[in-house]
Amino acid sequence: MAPGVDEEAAAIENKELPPSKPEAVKKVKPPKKDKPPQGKGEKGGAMKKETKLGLAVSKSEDFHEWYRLLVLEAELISTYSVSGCYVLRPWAYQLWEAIQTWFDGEIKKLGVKNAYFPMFLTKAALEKEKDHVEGFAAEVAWVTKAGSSELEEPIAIRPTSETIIYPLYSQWIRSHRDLPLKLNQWTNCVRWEFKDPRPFLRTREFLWQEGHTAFATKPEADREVRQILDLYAMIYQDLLAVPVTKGLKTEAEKFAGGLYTTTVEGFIPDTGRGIQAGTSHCLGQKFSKMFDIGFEAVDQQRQLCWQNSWGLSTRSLGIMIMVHGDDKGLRLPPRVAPTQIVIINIPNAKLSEEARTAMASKCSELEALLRQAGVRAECDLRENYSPPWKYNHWEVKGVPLRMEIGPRDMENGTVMLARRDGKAPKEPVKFDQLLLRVPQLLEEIQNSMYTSARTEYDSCIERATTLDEFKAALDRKHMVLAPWCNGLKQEDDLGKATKTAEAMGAKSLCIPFEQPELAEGTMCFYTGELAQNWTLFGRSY
Ligand code: 87F
Repeated sequence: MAPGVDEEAAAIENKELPPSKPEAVKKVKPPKKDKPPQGKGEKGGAMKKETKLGLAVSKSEDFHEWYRLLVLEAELISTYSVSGCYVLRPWAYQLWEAIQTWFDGEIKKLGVKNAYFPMFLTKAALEKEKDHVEGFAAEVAWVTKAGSSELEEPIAIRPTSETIIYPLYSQWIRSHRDLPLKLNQWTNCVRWEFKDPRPFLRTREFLWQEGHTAFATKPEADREVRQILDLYAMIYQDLLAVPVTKGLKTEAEKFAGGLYTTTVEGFIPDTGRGIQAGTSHCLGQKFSKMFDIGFEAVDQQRQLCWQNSWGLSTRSLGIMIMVHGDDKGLRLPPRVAPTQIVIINIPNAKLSEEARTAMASKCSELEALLRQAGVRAECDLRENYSPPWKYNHWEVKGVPLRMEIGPRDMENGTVMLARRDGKAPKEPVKFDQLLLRVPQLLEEIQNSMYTSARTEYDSCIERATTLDEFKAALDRKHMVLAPWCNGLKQEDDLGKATKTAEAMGAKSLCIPFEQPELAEGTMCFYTGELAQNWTLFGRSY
């Protein structure tokens, strides 16, 4: 380990770890029934009034502190003693499972099969393809000891698996009949980052899927690159309700080991930063040359395979949280929410024991009914928490819908439905209309979350044809779509030219596949040379 590393990690620790024991919040003994707790004693500071919902810091006031508090209070993560590593609690893991389940089904339809390769690799294997490790070497973590004895050769922990998998592809693929070979694995991955860690976005260990495929021809590989990218865009837009732009990475930003890289690019409006959300690479024949992955073609000539690799990680959850979270906490799109509707009984002190029991049974009955219909419903009938406490609890966790049942509702045969997004007033619904109305509302919420996020995303893209316009757009925390010459070195210069004392320089995010018309003779906004296309730029994560 490089000298100074521990100090750096410790500095990160101090900055990133919440004040001692954030989870003490949940351990505070709840007060007696029907008496809302007077607050949550977090930070040992002033007690928050129960009725003042939400997080201690607002999203606009201090975005990073807001995010740090949110992931803890929504019970998504717990901090951990190894810097840059976090525990994914069930609430977060279920979100990952929702992505996993959907994507796994889709890639299987494309003929992809899952497998598992070891997480360790030898130094020789890692360094086999030089372009590939270059620039990444500092992030590779090594095992050097077993017990107290030094290993003869240090063993690397996978930062990605090209060099683990491809020696096997070289053995397995013999003839055109062995192609295409399409494998995927769902694994953890280790990249020892030194920049500030941030839950989901930048962690030293993360979860992802990585797909590795081999084809006889380039057109087949090209086609799959786009199929996978489309699935990634669907994960974001259709499941997470997060808008993205699909496009091609510039030469400066592509994966150096490959031929070309396609990407889905997200954006965090509050920080004005773009974020790479998933990449699907065509590796061309670069790896097949290095690893000798070839096949006997129909004409009995030996040829090299065309390969792709593609990956999407738990970073996706961070993007979703940042885009949708608000001052009350997390907001979950119904399609991925582990609980889509929480059912809360509101007994009052005057209620007879019998009526209380009847109300609780009604809640359980409706829960069962909704579950039968495929809705992820959950009752919160805990008697040691007051209804307002529960409202707050489930709002912080982002559950899209809440059903309330009080004594009057029991008499009327109705419930009240409250939307987490507050887009409509509470709505009374008859018991027998619930199976109709709840799925409708969930669909409405899903769509409305995407539409608002898309409107905001689009409003954060400006066009620029001069450097001044470009800088002004960046200062407004926007992305910039500009005519670009595609120069490799020029992109590096642009980064320097747009760096300020307060803010990092801009990078290209992608060359969007959907291009505005580029009038003939349009000049690059930066170099004045002939522009090749419209490129999307921004400050980025
Ligand atoms: C860090 C350390 C060592 C990214 C790294 O994008 C190597 C690497 O190769 C590395 N960080 N990369 C590029 C990963 C390329 C590719 N691999 C399969 C993906 C998607 C999944």
